Amino acid sequence: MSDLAVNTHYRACHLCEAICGLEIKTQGDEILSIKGDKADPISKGFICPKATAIADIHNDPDRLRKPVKRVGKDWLEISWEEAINTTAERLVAAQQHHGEDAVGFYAGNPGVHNYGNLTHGSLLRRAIKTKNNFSATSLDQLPHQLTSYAMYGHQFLIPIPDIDRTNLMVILGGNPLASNGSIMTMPNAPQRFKDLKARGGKLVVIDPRRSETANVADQHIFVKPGSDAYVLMAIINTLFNQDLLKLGHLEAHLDGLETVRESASRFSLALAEQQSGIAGETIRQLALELANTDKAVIYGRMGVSVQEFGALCQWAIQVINILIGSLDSEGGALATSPAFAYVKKGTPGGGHFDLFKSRVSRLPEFGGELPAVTMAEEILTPGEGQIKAMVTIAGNPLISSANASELDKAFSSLDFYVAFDFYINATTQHADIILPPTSPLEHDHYDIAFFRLAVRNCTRYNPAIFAANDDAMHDWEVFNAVSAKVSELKGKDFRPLPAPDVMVAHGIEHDYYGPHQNPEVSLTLNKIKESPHGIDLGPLVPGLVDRLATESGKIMCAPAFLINDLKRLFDSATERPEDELLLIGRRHVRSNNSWMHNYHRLVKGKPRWQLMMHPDDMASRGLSDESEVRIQSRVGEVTTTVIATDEVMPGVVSLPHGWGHKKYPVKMGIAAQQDGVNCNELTDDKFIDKVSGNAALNGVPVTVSAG
Ligand SMILES: Nc1nc2c(c(=O)[nH]1)N[C@H]1C(S)=C(S)[C@@H](COP(=O)(O)OP(=O)(O)OC[C@H]3O[C@@H](n4cnc5c(=O)[nH]c(N)nc54)[C@H](O)[C@@H]3O)O[C@H]1N2
Ligand SMILES: Nc1nc2c(c(=O)[nH]1)N[C@H]1C(S)=C(S)[C@@H](COP(=O)(O)OP(=O)(O)OC[C@H]3O[C@@H](n4cnc5c(=O)[nH]c(N)nc54)[C@H](O)[C@@H]3O)O[C@H]1N2
Ligand code: SF4
Ligand SMILES: [Mo]
Repeated sequence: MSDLAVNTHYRACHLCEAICGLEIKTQGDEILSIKGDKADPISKGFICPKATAIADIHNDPDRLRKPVKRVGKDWLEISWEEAINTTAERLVAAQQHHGEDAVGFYAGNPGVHNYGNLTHGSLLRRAIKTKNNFSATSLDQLPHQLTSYAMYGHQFLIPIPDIDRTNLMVILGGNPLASNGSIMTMPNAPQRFKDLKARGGKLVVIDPRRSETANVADQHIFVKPGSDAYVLMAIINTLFNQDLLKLGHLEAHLDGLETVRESASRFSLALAEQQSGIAGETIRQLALELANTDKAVIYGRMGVSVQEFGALCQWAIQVINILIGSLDSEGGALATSPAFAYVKKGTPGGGHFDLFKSRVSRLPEFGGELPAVTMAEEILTPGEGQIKAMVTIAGNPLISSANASELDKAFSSLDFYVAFDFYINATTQHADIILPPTSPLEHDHYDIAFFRLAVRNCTRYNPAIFAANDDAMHDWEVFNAVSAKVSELKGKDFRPLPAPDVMVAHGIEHDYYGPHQNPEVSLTLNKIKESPHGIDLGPLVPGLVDRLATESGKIMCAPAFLINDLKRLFDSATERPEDELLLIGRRHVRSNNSWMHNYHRLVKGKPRWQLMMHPDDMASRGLSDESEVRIQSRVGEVTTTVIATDEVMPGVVSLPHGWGHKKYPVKMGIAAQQDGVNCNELTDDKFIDKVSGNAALNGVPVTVSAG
């Protein structure tokens, strides 16, 4: 028995967007338990099975604690000084020899969950200055940001479903029971859906798979992958032609509604039925219910963003919420009021679109980033502006981005590659140098991103639980150090940024609830620190009109580039081959993108990586349950195990992403033993949402045969 004191810490889980409050007990260096924090204002004690894996991340012997460099197939630990100096020298050398754009950046998803990445990441990008910036945004929520930018004037003025007060929620392409909610921070999705039903409300799920969320819904409607935009346009058309509009307080603030009406008029219920497989009458009923229910909201996530018409889907969803009086209304979809980075007119970082194009495929930038699907060709295609050196920050694009084999080739060809990461995974195994940050529990935490997207306004700060080793560095410290060295080599002035908590303290003090703007609440970071469970700041409140950041001051209902894209949608309506199979993704509550397969307690039990296929589709191909099958797409092929299930509709196959580590020389002992393939060897870098450049990782045409 240790005689060290047992300490209790309160801490947000940073693993997914639900940001649940945790109660973590420690004794000395040991983590004794991780439970839900019942006093947390937003999660109220809820956690999922991944929370306890935070201990596994912290203790994982495979997690790098020191910088390493690759020497042939071996990895050698090196000093921070050598790692930082070499990184800066090689990046600057690439630019000196080949021009500014010779360095590329890819920023992955966990960076958004680690506030030091958000406060300091841009320092290095500014010191390097290249057009070749990529991130997981364009494998994911780019259509949401683009739509908010175009309609409301700011990419982060994103209306969030008011799940706790709505009476009808229609979800397209989202599975909160597995994902725990996305662009809708809503810990404890199961309870929130139960509460919706208990107050007489209704949940409708539109999904090509009878997902975990569809299973608890009042109504599940199968939809052919990639066809949602026809359905949404038909709903808009119905709302107009049946005189169902309820514009409410927004009426005087809408621009372009007539254009929307005209453009929608050719999207009939019959066309939607033909393309989506959903009966026209079902779509009409849905439109009526949306219009006639007091407090209704429609919401769409991954399945409708990351597909061929992602931007049109997200735009149409906004339009429907406007037409049924749900936007900016209680029980509908509302902008959030976070304590840090409240968005209103004048808030920086609102975005810009198509200021320049990618070199090879001429795809548009958004907010200074180019689509991730262009990364491989920008590395592999010779000529001025070719990427010769890469920086990845908390990302694993070889497993997460489209056309993995091409990316593998691309990353093998680089002159220099540095990864900010603490694992040697499929992507970082190509690195020359890896700069590992401290473990999540060794740094403090404030959620900059997800309070902005939460279904309730809250705030919470967590100090570090363990002290970092003397020779360890936080992500933000590494950004400061590498940026300083890069600037020195370029002969430019450089001022390091203070620690993230100093920046957040300053931000909160001058923001929405701070003493300057709101003397009554007078919120400061010090006050927040006095409430270790966090502070509830109340439900979402209407007030969008005063926050609109568009030039006109109005809601732009008909952005020209989206209206023009309706032609592409209309022209794409063709008869599809009868035996066509479309590949979609799948998430599981025990997994998280590509990086949490190295923890025994999350990977044990039934395998979860198989291909799901409808029994009829298997019969017509002579395939038997649990047999090996070969899946082929335009760009690649994989062999894996198929399982028969009517969970997926005929014509649809589902394979989760994030697997397939063993194919690469990773140094992740448990992940390397897992079966399962990299489904992004099948997804296609040319199969995209052409208007936004977002990847279309759902709805990819494939063939399946005996393997
Ligand atoms: N087919 C298909 N592909 C998909 C998806 C899909 O649904 N289907 N989903 C897409 C989506 S939504 C996303 S967001 C992307 C995710 O794509 P990525 O962000 O590229 O991949 P992740 O698996 O999240 O990789 C995270 C990396 O960050 C590292 N990491 C974790 N925490 C930290 C930290 O604090 N600091 C640093 N420096 N590193 C850290 C991990 O070790 C890991 O290497 O995948 C996309 N890919
Ligand atoms: N456990 C777990 N949680 C996670 C993650 C994880 O990997 N694991 N990842 C996190 C990240 S980065 C994100 S972005 C979020 C994503 O959060 P969600 O979007 O809620 O998650 P998904 O499970 O990908 O849900 C997408 C749904 O769309 C459906 N779908 C596919 N194609 C189509 C289509 O064409 N039309 C329609 N209508 N539906 C379609 C799929 O069947 C699936 O049910 O989850 C986050 N949370
Ligand atoms: S749902 Fe699970 S992974 Fe997501 S924040 Fe909560 S405990 Fe963490
Ligand atoms: Mo994501």
